[in-house]
Amino acid sequence: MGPCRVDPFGDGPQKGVCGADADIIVARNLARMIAAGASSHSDHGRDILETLHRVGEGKTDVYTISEPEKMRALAAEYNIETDDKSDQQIAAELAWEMMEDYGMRREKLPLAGRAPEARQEIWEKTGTYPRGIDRENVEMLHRTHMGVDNDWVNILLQAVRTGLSDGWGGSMIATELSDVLFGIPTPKTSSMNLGVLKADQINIVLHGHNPMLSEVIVAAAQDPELLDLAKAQGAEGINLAGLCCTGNEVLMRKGIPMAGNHLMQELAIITGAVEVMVVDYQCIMPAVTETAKCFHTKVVSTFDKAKFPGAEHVQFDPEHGLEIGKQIVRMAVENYANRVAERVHIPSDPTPVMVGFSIEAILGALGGTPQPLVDAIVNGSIRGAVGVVGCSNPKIKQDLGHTELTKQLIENDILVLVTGCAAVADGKAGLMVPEAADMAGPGLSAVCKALGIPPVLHLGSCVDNTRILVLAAALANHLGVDISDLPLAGAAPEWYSEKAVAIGAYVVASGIYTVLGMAPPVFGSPNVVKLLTEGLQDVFGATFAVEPDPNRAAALIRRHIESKRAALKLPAVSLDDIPIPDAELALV
Ligand code: XCC
Repeated sequence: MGPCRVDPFGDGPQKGVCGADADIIVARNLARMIAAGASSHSDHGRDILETLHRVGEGKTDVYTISEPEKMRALAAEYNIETDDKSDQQIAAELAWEMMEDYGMRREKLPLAGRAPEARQEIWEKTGTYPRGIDRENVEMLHRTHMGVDNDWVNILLQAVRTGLSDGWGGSMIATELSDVLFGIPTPKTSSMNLGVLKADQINIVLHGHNPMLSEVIVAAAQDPELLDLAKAQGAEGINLAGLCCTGNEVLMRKGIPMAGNHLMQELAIITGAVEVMVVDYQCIMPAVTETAKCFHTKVVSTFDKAKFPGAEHVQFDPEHGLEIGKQIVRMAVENYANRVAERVHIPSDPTPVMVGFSIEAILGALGGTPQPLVDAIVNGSIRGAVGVVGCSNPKIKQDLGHTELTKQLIENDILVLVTGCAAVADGKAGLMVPEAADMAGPGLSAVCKALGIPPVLHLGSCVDNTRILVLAAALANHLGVDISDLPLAGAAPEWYSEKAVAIGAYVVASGIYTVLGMAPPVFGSPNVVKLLTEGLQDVFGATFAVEPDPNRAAALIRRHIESKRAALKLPAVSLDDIPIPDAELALV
């Protein structure tokens, strides 16, 4: 009936043709962004879940259960009896139960039961406890159709529930089952930036988000026949490199080096050294196939749900994973002959990184209990912890949103947990090695040196933000408090993706204050802005803030952490001693 353009700040129209005002329009749009992001993560989780199901049915040529103990523990959370059952049988039963998480027969998602009681009560009271993953997303789309939910607050409550169905549902399933199938990440060293590509080898870049195919390509690249073929082509070997979150998945589990984050996908191609870029889905720019046309690089798409004009399509099928993996590696080997040596330019030496800090690995490093971390927070050597997460954004100078904020936080004894493209930014900047402890404040530095860990811990890909939820819940449960009582915060300095909006929604609704570097498109409704930045405090005990300047963002986060410390009666810095500086860095 539109286009409906309202003029919330002027004398122009205040309502659209149907009567929707700025509040409704902004709430609908934000809610739809959250649904798109939650659906992306959750559909990724579904693909992993279907693979577990195939393992349970014995219908795959390559996948097995890598972590039977973790699978049994998960099965117990779903009340599945595991005594005297084989791994295959448990995989079948667990997959079946988790498929119910996507449906409409549950009243509550079982994994949300990991949150502290007090948090779950808030979700109950506000009607935001997530039920079924698909259900919340579909209901969100229904409610934002014209003439359904015409109450902007009610729309946003369902948006919260949709976000929570991602964080404590779809994303958590993706993380947990990737660990079960491919292994729980353990600390390991690797390297990052375009320098990980090798001039004398066949380079295959693994790009996207889903580890199913990339895991088998890692196996296929070691196939003796294909290695012989590579030698016969004159190459020294087959080199794999990651990009974006698929890169994070194989980095943290297999130590595969990382070529770069989101904005480096075209740059990897223009090194002229990439034989094949394999893509699954999410964050793959349509531009990659255009860029690839200027070089010998083949882009290989692998999912029917993510096709790219100009790419060669090899449909992935978990029942024949290894065969398909080998087929793609062979394409790369055969394409080496087309490389133009004079056009190869690999710009820099790789930066070393230490990665792979799953919660299991963190607890392992602490001796099996969070108590040493709690002690360090209580005595103030670590002031608190912040998840710095999310994308690279071309509106900000490459990586600076992440690296400037991270440096300020660790200097002030705040432990930083990173995922996604934020992790790659910090890794390339040399912040993810144990020696970076020298850049941290005295308290954090001493803890890192005692444990031999970096002050910036790599927790994985973006679905692995759920590891941060699990750690926060474990700390809160250990102390008998709610997550919102802890000296924790989140930051997404360069977010662009709808997935990041969904993550922000579930992180804040889980009780963690979150500072965004980029403003979401909500300023047309001062009411929505007020709710997000103030009103949520009374309901969920946490809010959003928007601050593009990393120095100011760091001050906001430090003030938040110190006020949480004071409320817990821990030694705290006075807020008078943490002024919010003037904006200095022109990043945008
Ligand atoms: Fe995409 Fe995950 Fe964002 Fe990076 S951080 S730009 S979502 S790859 Ni997920």
